[in-house]
Amino acid sequence: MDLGAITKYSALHAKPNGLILQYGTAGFRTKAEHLDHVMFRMGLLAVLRSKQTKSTIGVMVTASHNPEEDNGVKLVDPLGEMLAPSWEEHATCLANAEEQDMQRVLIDISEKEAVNLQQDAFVVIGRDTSSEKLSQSVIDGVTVLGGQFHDYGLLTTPQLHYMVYCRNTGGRYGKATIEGYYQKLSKAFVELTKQASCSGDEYRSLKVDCANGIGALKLREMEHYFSQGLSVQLFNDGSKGKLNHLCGADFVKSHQKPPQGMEIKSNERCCSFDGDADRIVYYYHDADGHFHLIDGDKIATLISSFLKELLVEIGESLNIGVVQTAYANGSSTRYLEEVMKVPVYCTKTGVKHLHHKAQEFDIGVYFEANGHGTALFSTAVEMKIKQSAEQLEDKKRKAAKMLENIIDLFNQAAGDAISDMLVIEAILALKGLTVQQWDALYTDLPNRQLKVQVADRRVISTTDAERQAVTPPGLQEAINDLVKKYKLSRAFVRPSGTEDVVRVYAEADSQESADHLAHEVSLAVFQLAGGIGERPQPGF
Ligand code: 16G
Ligand code: MG
Repeated sequence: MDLGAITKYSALHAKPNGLILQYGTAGFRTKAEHLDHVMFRMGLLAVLRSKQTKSTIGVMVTASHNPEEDNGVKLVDPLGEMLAPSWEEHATCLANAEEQDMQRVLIDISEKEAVNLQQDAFVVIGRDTSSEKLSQSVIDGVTVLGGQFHDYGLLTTPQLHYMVYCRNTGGRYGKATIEGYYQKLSKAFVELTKQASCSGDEYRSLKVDCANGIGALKLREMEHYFSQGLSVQLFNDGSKGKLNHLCGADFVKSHQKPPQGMEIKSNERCCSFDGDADRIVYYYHDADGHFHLIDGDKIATLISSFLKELLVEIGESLNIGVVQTAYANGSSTRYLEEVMKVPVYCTKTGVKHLHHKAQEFDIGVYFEANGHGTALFSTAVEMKIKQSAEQLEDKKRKAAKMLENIIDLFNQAAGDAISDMLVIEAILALKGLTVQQWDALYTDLPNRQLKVQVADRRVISTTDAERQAVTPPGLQEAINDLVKKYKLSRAFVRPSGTEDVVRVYAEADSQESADHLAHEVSLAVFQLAGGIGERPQPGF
């Protein structure tokens, strides 16, 4: 380590005095103007992680679903996964070190993690449309520690995960280029849709709200690779509006209304990505002009039902599991368990927790209600299916072939709006399902989400995958009493991993009840967990 050079370059990416940031659920996120030093330091950390794992590490610069003024950075581990938890702690330490302590922190991390500093390091870098300057700071950090790098420039977050995964599996998963990604996914998609008997125009066109983000650019580049199977009409493509402003998956999901800038005719199938294209939700207007949201839960249901049907057809009894979080609508969980007979598991919020759990199954489908998710297939399953596709007869062989293409179509390194969109479009075409029929699988329980400001959100701790509050004392009992007042009701609270607030979720048999319950739970949080500012008011 050339400590002199590190000190010199670090001074060019100086940390604002007193600024403390946390590596949150999905990396650092704050106002872009406060992130230059964090980017530089994450470049340094990526080099250490690469030396330790002897693998390529990814660094993604992205504002994700957040407002344009924000930005963020996250590290991608060797198999395309989120950074390991012990390294998240190192990331926080390094980001918060004062200039004079930087060298010591770097040496500490290297020693604790037994990093061989002589080992070569390779880092790949991607960024969404939100900032070029910040990714240059990452490169400065990588270079000053002697790491090699490849800058992919503009990529969606899941594309960077894909690149990392490809590079660390010797090309077996795919080619680590943007064309490699387009070709792998499009080939699988076109082959799948060729088998669809319903090939009317209805199944062939889709309106996509790109949140004024990177998804627009990448989908436009990719479009001609899959145009045989699907034509997409892009909205909020970044030519006018602001990133994630009044549009995108997060807006549509949390406001339960369509994005601005998209004209929707009745029963037209539409979807929204978030700013870095790792979330997707679908929606449509019915003949009466009512808006219907099809969120991550319903996406997981469509996908897992289809996979289960294919397995039954092939005659394979593989274990398939669906992973959700506490935010999953109660109706989705009930439908999966009772109608589909698929086991459902609940983890803490954040993709890394779901991804980890999903790896325990032959086939693990995971989705957060907000539209983050994918399906994972164990290597053994992949081999088995490939064999079946060669050996089985007729109908069984057809199902095995389909499954083989579906495996290729999922981005197994990360939840990916583009990949999920193609999977969904293929399944709808193959099953001949309209968007309304898909929506009608089950009816969501009315629900409400609220935020409460408290002095210190860490006073709330939870257990049972965030479904029960352990502290402060009395809070869970208060929630239990409130929940009892309503039918089909459920409520929980958790400290946000990305914002300084406590989140409240409630569902019940009617919107009115869900709204009341959410409000009452907010008041309980305010009273028992040190609320600040104005008391929560009823009404939304
Ligand atoms: C991050 C997570 C997302 C989670 C959200 C929760 C990733 C890639 N993203 O956006 O999965 O739903 O945080 O935010 O893990 P909250 O803790 O503020 O509710
Ligand atoms: Mg995102």
